[in-house]
Amino acid sequence: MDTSELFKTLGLDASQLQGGTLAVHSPIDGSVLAKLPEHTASDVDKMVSRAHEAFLKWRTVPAPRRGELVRLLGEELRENKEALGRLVSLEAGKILAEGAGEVQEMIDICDFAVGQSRQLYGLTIASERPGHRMMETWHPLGVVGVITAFNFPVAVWSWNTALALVCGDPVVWKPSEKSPLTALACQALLQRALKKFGDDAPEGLSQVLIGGRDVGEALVDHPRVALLSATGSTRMGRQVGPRVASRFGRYLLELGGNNAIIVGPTADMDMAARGILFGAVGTAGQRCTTTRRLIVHESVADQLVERLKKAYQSAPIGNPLEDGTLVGPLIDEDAYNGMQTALQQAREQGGTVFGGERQLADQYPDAWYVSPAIVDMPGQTEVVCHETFAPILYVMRYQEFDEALAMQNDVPQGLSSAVFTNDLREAEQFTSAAGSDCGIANVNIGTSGAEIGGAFGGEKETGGGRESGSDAWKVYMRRATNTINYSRELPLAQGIKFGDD
Ligand code: UN1
Repeated sequence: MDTSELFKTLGLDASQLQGGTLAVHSPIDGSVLAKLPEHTASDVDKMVSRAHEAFLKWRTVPAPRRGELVRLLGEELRENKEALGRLVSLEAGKILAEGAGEVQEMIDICDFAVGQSRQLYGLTIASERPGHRMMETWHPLGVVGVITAFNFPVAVWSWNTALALVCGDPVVWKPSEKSPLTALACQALLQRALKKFGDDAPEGLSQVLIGGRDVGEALVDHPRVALLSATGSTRMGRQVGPRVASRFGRYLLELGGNNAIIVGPTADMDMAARGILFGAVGTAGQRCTTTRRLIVHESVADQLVERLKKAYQSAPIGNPLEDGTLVGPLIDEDAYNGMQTALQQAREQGGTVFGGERQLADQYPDAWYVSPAIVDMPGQTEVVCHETFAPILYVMRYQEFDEALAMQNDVPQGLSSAVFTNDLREAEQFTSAAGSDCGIANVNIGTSGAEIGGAFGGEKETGGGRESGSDAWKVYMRRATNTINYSRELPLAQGIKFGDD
């Protein structure tokens, strides 16, 4: 399928993809895929106002009926899994299997959200007063602003949107400037679902905001955006969080990770090696859950590192659309420069670098392919404590498990973590209150590739937000506590007597 056919399949109108100011490049070869017109900050106000109007109607549509819209979206995604996955590859540079995997994640969250639409449960609470009943009710919250990053250009939107829609909230989405085409494709698929749904869905339930920082800021600051859900760097989150908080809005932040795998002396080395390879090299190291640190027991370290080096050397690097490729390109030149700077700092801090060089520069002079890097470090130095969005795996050795655990926790980020061990004590300690301090703590599974059924997100500089499964839906709703007096008296709580009774 050529690009224009792909655009057509996904409902992208070719005439609207040219003549604008935002050039969209494919990281595969640097070619320009489209030039999109950009919104301005004043458009943001119009869009949010429209979304608010939509909210006033959508909140009264019964939740299971709202779920029907998400079911229809899931159907569109099933039908277009391959095409949308391919566009993800073209625009974000993922290999096809990972592009399709990302769309599968969207389908999964739609299924989850459809079920959730019949389970927006509140509690009943025992009242201390006779003839009284207490309960809590979950109501739609309002307009949800969603800001997403290039690396999961469609799944993160779907985590938010599938839940927001069943919870009764419209969405205004600002995708990364690096991946607006996939956003327009998602919007087109949702429009198809809306057409099938019928006319109880108001206009403006879902809108896409194309542009850079200025429109993002206008969205963040808009008083009618009840929840701002942002995925991206810690630097971005540090600005977004306080700005939303200053207007008493709600925010959900999913920011940087610095995810470690601990490998103990009893670990199954085959499984560990495979888990590390997928975690560190998959998506060319550009997942927020990418394995960036390997903390390995000294008795198995040399053997494991040798094995990883071999696997790294035989992992095919190249065009992600081609069969067999495992490592696609970095998103752009900035990402490449960031990687080289980090490797240089690692050398200065005593590290020994294996790999990390530019690849395929002759064939793709305007694209940024690299061999993934393994860096043997003398300890957890400063560079190791930073998230560099590239395939760099820092290796540190340990003697005692407590030391490994302390090292795992001793970074500012707290997204994902894993231990490979067959020692029950280590596994239990890792997942205990005194274990990993991350939002995700796995045993004998790598750090990336979480299922949608769990709450996704992490602590510390990762921002504290949780999206996707479990009870993450609650952040898209407001909770009302209701006390109903069905007696003929008016007793006050806490036994207070007030006035003449
Ligand atoms: C991200 O990189 O922002 O757990 C999300 C994973 C994926 C999601 C990653 N399910 O790796």
